[in-house]
Amino acid sequence: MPLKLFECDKTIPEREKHCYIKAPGEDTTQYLPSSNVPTIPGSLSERGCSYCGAKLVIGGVIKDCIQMIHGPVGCAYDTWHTKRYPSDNDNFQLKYVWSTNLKEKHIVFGGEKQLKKSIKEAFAEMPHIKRMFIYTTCATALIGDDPKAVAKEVEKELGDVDIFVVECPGFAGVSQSKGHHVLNIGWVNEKVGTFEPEINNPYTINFIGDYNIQGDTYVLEKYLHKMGIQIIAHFTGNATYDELRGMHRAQLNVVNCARSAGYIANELKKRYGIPRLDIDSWGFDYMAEGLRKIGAFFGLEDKAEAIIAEETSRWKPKLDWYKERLQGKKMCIWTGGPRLWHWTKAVEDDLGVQVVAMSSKFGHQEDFEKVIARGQVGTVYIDDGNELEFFEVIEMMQPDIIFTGPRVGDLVKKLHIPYINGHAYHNGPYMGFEGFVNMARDMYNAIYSPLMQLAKEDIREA
Ligand code: CFM
Repeated sequence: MPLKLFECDKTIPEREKHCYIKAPGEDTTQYLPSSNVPTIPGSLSERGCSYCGAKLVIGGVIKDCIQMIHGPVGCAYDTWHTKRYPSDNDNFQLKYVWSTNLKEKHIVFGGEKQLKKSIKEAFAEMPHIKRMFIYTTCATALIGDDPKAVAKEVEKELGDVDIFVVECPGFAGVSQSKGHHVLNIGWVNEKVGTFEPEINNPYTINFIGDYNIQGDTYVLEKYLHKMGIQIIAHFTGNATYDELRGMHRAQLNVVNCARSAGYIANELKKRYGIPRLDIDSWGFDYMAEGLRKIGAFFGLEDKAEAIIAEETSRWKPKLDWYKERLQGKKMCIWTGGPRLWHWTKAVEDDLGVQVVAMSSKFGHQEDFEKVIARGQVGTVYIDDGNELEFFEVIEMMQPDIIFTGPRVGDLVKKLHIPYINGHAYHNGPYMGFEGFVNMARDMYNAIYSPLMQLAKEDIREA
């Protein structure tokens, strides 16, 4: 049934369409929360902008290229401290930030000269780097700069550099989701097929939609290499610019985050006939199922089973220790979208944890279909939740732990409810068998922290 949050004078009536509570026996397809639509004015959204979806989520992960942000310096805010996607290139992609640092005069007279100057300065400063992403921002899109023309000019002048331009200003869509889309399609249109990868293995894949959050990619690649599979390109965890240009040569696309990267998988299927295989990479049961599916595709079932057996015997006792202590705890997941459907059943089956409320910043209808199919009856489902709704849900559901971002997380902490960063993790990786034990450990440490107990006592006494 649709859920009316806010029985108070701050009600925004239109928000009713975005909230839902799953009732027993209900045909949930009739009640999908409205999603991927503009935020209602007056609702304090947690969403990011479209530029952020392109730069911070996907492009910024690539480990060997300059990320030139064409706009006022504030748009370059997110780097090392906000997003934790390491690389084996000495974390080059996290250490530097490049911006054309536009000022009022550029807005009046145009920013293209400044862009050209900045590109050349950046390449001169980093002589070992020959690849670059350029992003437009709201300001430079509004004044009509043509960064593609500038990039072409510089490519010609310098001769040995390759530049990719993402034209997705912050206002291009209703959330960061638009940035994923624009980057996916731009890359397949302009760059895929322009580089020939070295193939030294009969089994090849692209791994799509994993961004090496705190080392997730390393865990996945360990399993895949053990199975004897070559990864042509990892979109985009720990990836190089050129490996992503060679994506057309893989035999299979394995997709984890369907929301941010399903587009490129679909295009590679259409244009190059590469099949798409979706898996879940968090949780024991899901990871095992994913490895089995990949094994079945290549006829490598034995190898998949061997890895599953080895990893399970190594990590399951640890998982079970946490399961005993986490059983019956109540959890909220308030992240982007996919992690809702990736995690809800994984924590339920593997840890006995009940997910009592989920809010998605930018999930589409297909995300909510999966979330609600996998989620429980009685759980609250929200699209683009706002702060007041979060507080109301906390009152209603009394969760023991909340997975969300630092903004909501800090509010939650003030209520003395433990919060874990559901985007960048606390102590990841969280993917794969060992990763899920890390996730369980962080939940246990948060819920059973003596500090949290003291804080709660303090509240009672006050
Ligand atoms: Fe995919 Fe992601 Fe997510 Fe995402 Fe994100 Fe993210 Fe997320 Mo934060 S690509 S959609 S835009 S799984 S940054 S690594 S955690 S909101 S649910």
